[in-house]
Amino acid sequence: MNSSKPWWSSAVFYQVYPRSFADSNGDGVGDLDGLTARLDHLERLGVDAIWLNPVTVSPMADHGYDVADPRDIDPLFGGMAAFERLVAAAHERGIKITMDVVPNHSSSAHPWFQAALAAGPGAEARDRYFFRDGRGAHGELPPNNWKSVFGGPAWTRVVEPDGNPGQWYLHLFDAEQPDLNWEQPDIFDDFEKTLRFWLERGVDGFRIDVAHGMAKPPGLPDARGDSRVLHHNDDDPRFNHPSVHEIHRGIRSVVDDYPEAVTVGEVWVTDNMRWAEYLRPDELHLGFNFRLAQIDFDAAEIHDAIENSLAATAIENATPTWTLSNHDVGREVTRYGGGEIGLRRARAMAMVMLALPGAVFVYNGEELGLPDVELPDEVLQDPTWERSGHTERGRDKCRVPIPWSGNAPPFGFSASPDTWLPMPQDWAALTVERQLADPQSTFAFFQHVIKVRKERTEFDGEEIDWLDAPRHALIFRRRGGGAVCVVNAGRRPIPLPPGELIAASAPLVDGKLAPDSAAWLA
Ligand code: TEU
Repeated sequence: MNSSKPWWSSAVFYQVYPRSFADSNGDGVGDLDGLTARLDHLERLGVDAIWLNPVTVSPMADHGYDVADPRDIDPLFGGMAAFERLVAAAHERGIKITMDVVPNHSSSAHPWFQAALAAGPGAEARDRYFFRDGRGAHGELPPNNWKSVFGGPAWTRVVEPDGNPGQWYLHLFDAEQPDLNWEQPDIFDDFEKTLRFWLERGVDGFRIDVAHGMAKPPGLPDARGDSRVLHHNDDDPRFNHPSVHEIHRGIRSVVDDYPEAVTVGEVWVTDNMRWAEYLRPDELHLGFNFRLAQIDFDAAEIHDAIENSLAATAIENATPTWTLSNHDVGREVTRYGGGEIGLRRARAMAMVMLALPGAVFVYNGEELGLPDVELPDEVLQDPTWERSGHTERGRDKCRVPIPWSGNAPPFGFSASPDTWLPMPQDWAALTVERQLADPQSTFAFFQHVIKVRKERTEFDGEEIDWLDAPRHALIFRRRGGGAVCVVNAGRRPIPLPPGELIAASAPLVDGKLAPDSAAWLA
């Protein structure tokens, strides 16, 4: 491996959803000491870095994406001392820590928002957010037609200090997440303080939430066309306003004081040219590209998603990123059809992802082959469920706690049987304990392929070449090192190209690559 390249350029990041990873104090919710106690698992898996979903002070309306104090750790997760223990313990094992930061909005419990409410219409304190008078004869209609990403209007009307209904404020997400007005200079100044605060405490980088948000078009014009819950496209005025790039340049100039630190932005922008603008040399280091997380197990779709991601990053000569799932989009085992087949395909796709040049993100539980869980209505917590009028079940299905050990819920996740989301009985077969004892397990598989990718020079080089492949199959080769990845998305076994077999997601059948599986050759 080329040592002049930054550590993150081919890193395997492991995304920890802290509520669901491991609970140390028996309240049914995961916490940082729980994670620290389980770092063995990550060391064994061989990951380079953790991406920690939000752990700062929050009323948890959106499980931490509603931040009331960006420079302290929520007591639910163990407070600042637990965070310091985690950073020290992870670094001792050579694992980096990156954390989520949420610049687009604050919690409605943030002192700024509380001050804005108390100050009343026209007060300067309201300028940190988007307070507007309503439309209609009595201001009874929202200021524009924007929808919340979680469903319902993006505006909520407040009761003014005089007790009467008054202005409306903008929230692209939950009503507890008012959007910040980045035209106010103290928003950046405070964000800079937050970045430096964590960098000084040893954090190795940030995942920037809604990196394509923050900047709003002047006058907040109506959106044309309707928007679906949890989706948006490129002509949506709520996102991707060009002045966002000035904010990213500001962020980068701060982070550049810490040359090892990395920023990875959540950039839901489809057009490659516009997406790549975020990866200019003075903006983000990395940007999530979600194409692999949105497709079926289909050779043509996989090919196009990979080509598209490589083309998008090539525009700015940036590093590609790969991800099959996260806490928003649902788990790939289920997306690929669920059950035995879904799991086979998920393992195959893990090999595709890990064979590609760039940084890889593994979502906690992916290494165990966990599927989404069908949860009953009464346990759903994602604000999407309520805000969509019970038409969208939301993201809880992919946030169920990790099964560690034993034969029944809570599977060693917590001392309490009352976990924040219920765990399915049939996860007994998927616990870490069981998988560690089984050399054929999905965990053992991930451990092997991560190790091979890291250790073998065949995985060097930044480009890939597509080789001729049978129908419904794909074959690509790393241009530098020469590793070959074959994936069979068809119905029949296919012959393997010549070379030394270094890994396979499923046993070969008479020397051939079985359907729904992948292999690496050197
Ligand atoms: O998600 C932002 C976002 O735009 C997503 O909701 C996206 O529209 C959707 O996932 C597409 O399928 C981030 C966080 O990842 C999410 O968990 C938070 O709820 C949200 O920001 C608000 O902070």
